[in-house]
This record gives sequence, structure tokens and C-alpha cells, in this order.
Amino acid sequence: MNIDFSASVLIEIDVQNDFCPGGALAVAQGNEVVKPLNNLAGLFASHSGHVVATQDWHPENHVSFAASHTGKKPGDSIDLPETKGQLLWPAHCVQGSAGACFHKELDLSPVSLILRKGFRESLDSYSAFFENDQETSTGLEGFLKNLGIKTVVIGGLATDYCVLYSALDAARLNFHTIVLRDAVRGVGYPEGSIEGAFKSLEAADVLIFDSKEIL
Ligand code: VGL
Ligand code: ZN
Repeated sequence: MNIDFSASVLIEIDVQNDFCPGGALAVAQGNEVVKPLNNLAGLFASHSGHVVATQDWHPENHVSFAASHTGKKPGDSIDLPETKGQLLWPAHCVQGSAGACFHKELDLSPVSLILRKGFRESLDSYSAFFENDQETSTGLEGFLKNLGIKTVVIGGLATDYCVLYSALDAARLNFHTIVLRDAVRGVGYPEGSIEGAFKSLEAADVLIFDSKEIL
């Protein structure tokens, strides 16, 4: 796969302690995305200078936390004014907490932009581009288009939530979009969600590659 690195960005989604083993919303082998992402980040930084890292960044009483709703537990879902069927999670990535910090081995030196999302109390954000109302922009589209970026390469956590929705939005916004199979791991809830995510990505013409294939 020949990528024009000068017009490409690597987006590292939510490589945070709470999504790694031992964290509040642990993704199995979540820590294993760090190595392939570090390997690629240096390459992107030296060619285009563009590596973005996103950080899930919730207030303590965030609407996506089961504990914010009486009688609800993680895994339940509720209808919100802007988001029907919002899944509820254990409290995670609380602003300023250790769980919200990036995995300590994630190399942040090549990262040019750290983008925080999900920081409004009553709105969740899976995608790096739009919050879950699918209208409120994070500003990332404008940032990338201003830089002349044409290709978006995505890795990180979790395959079936923030990676999935970020990649679907990137494709919809007409970026050439690639998800790195070896640099993503998924939550796997509800059952089949990871396989379902790969199917949705393929249906949206998102390419799925091994990081080796673009090195
Ligand atoms: C995520 C669930 C809740 C993710 C974030 O990063 O995929 N998943 N918040
Ligand atoms: Zn979250």
C-alpha cells in the first residue's frame, strides 16, 4: 500500500489507562496497541508532522456513566434527547484522574495535537470528529482539511466504539480512511460487536490494513 505520507495523519484513539488491563473500562490486550502505534507515529511525524492523539475526558457525573442514572448499571442503555440507545458504562476517563492519562509507554513526542472529547456533562463522544448527537463538531475536520490531509490512518481503543465511529465519520467526510488491524482492540460488548465493527467499516469502504503493510 503506497501512502502519500505528506498528506496523511495518524490518529491514535483513546490509548488511556482506563481502557488498558487494570483500568475502569478495560479492553482485553488494550496495551498491545502501543507498540505498533509508536512505530508508526515517528514515521508520520517525520513526513507530514501530523499525529493526533485523542483523550476521552469526562466530568465526574458524565451522562454515559451508569452511576449518573438511578437504578441503572453498566451495559444498560437509555434514550437521551440527542442520542437514542446511549450505552451506559462504568465511570471511566474522569478528567484529571490517573485512568484518563495516556498509557505510560505511548510516545507522545511525535503527537502534534491532543484532542479531548466527551467533556460536556450531558453529551458523549465516541467519534473524534463529532459528538454522539452527530452534529457537535470537535473541530478535527477543519484542522485536518486546513492542513491538506487526504488520508486518515486510525488505531487505538476501542475497535467497536471510538475507533469505529471515528473511522466511519472520517470516511463520510471524504478522507481516504484506513484502520490498522494490529493496532486496535475492542470491548466486545454486546457480543459480536467487534466483528460487527469490522463489517460496518468494510461496508463504508474503510480499508483494514496491518501496520506492516503501510510501513
Ligand atoms: C470508549 C466507551 C466509552 C472508547 C469511550 O474509547 O472506545 N468506549 N467511552
Ligand atoms: Zn467514554
